[in-house]
Amino acid sequence: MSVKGMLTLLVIGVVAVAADQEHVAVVHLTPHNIDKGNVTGELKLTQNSSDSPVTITGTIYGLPDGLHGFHVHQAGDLSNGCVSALGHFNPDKLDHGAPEDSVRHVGDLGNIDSRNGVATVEISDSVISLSGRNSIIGRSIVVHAGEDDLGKGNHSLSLKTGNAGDRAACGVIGVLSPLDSWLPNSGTSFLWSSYMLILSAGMALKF
Ligand SMILES: [Cu+2]
Ligand SMILES: [Zn+2]
Repeated sequence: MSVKGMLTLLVIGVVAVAADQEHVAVVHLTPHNIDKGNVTGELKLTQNSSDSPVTITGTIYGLPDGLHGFHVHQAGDLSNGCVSALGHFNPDKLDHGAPEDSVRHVGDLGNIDSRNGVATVEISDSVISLSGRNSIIGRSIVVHAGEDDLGKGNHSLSLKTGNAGDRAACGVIGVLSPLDSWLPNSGTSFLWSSYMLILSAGMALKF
């Protein structure tokens, strides 16, 4: 193989790796109303590449035993507790549903189960993303006092919120790593210009 061929393969490889970089986000959950509850938690969200599922792992403390609605809400504003996080993240204007339903809000992540004050979160979801149109970066995760009926409860709120009740705790979804730009093209375009530079140098030197 020619030197130019090898350089080309090398650069394509580096570009592919840069475009498919793993992204990790973090959520620090705090109580909606510190006088009424002490629900706290820490979550980590990981996505290996822009089209792979997002995994959410972590622990939430202080919830009563049972199921609790767990959603991504629209805003990253917690200035008025979890109320200012607004409604479920729903860019496609669909009805509320279960995570496995094709008709659901992007933010519908179902329920988490708490036992003896501890809920272990282990979710993998292919609708939410950490980049692009369904990116949840800068929005909020809200944990509810009650169970999400997944749109099937025949309550007036079932198709809007899952009738999951009050907001127990919430946190903003923030960047953990990498710390440089998360825009999918910024790394690629830099490497593309490097590639063009190497290519033109190669042509000038006729290798
Ligand atoms: Cu919610
Ligand atoms: Zn919803």
